[in-house]
Amino acid sequence: MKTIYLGLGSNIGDRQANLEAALAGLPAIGVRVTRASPVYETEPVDFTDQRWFLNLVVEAETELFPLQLLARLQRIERDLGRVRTVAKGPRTLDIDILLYGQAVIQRPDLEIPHLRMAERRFVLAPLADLAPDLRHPVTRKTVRELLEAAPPAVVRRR
Ligand code: GSY
Repeated sequence: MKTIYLGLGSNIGDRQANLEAALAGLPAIGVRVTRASPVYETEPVDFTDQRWFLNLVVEAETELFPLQLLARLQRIERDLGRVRTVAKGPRTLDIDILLYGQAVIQRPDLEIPHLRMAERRFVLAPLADLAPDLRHPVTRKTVRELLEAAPPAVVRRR
């Protein structure tokens, strides 16, 4: 059994309902949510000319291997009608694997820890609500330290 952290985001349609539908779909794919962060409304990063996101992070347990987990999360994204016309642009639902225990995986189709988690306030703020003392498996910095050093971006609890 592995403890994992997933980042969820939505900025199309009923954002809150999209997140709730995603959370409701996790048990059926073999992901048992143990804790969920508050929901944050967050300024878009990378591609800024789009609606603000709702983001949250969940802590969960799973017996799935990382690639199995990825495939099943992508199925939830597809089932929720994910539309993505612009790279880094709007999406109905995004589920990122942030951490999978202390594993470090570097493949073209999957990078764990998530490549950009250490610089994204929309990930680090909700993750810090759950696990401020958790260490990034590569840099060994805590989530709290990463959040303090992250570039500015507006994230506010709803
Ligand atoms: O990788 C997640 C998708 N995404 C987001 C997001 O979820 N929230 C915010 N605030 N900005 C984002 N830019 C991208 S890409």
